[in-house]
Amino acid sequence: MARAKKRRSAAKAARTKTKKKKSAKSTKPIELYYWPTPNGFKISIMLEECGLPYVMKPVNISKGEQFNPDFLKISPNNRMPAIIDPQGPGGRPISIFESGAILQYLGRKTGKFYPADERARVEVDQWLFWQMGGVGPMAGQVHHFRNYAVETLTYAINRYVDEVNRLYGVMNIRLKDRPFIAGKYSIADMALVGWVNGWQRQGQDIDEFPNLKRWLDNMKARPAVKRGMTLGLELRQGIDMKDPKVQAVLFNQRARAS
Ligand SMILES: N[C@@H](CCC(=O)N[C@@H](CS)C(=O)NCC(=O)O)C(=O)O
Repeated sequence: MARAKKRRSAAKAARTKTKKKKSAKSTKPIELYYWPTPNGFKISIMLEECGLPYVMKPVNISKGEQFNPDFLKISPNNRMPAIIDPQGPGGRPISIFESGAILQYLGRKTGKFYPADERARVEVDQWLFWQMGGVGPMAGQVHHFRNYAVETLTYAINRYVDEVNRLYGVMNIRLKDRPFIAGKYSIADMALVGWVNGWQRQGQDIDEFPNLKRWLDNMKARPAVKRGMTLGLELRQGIDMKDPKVQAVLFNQRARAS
């Protein structure tokens, strides 16, 4: 009798242990491969907004860590951000690169900031892709030619400053009668805020765009956006983007042998 009781309580203890193990597994944090730049902020903001547990893994792009073979396995384009979600589809790990794809994945996973309704989703998608194909690359070129290039190329500077100006104009009109770019707050706003926040470095005057200014102020007042856009800022301290060693890593890279 006493032995049976002992067995039962041993079995119960084993079950509790397995349960504990399982719940520890299910709270495994998402790994965020990250450097504090506007593309990185998109994902830190989304993780903060969703309250998802995550651990930041710095990828120091000024030192060339984006070319580490282990990183290339999850981000073959040698760019951050990327994530590994230990609890991906089917409960198995998944890795994702490209900030737009990561935002959509996290939106689907959590059901937050990415509506399931098809019409609302299309609204978000078109502005998200507009950011990915327009604001990001164009503002990136302005940063390059205005702030990092060793030569001053007036034609290139004007071309990209004007294009960013045009894009800001589009956003300003869009935000005239809605608080957020797709109506309700969404991953499309998260994709944009880090870039628009750099308006000064992009040779723009935000006062030219009052609706955009209101949107930016509202975005920056959100606690999760604040946390997302300050994550790891200290890592960037003391890095000189004009340092030839940094430029050799970041600029004029050509195809590499496999
Ligand atoms: N389309 C990519 C762009 C990512 C991107 O350009 N990341 C930059 C930093 S903002 C990077 O990792 N640069 C490293 C390099 O150029 O080697 C995305 O949105 O994820």
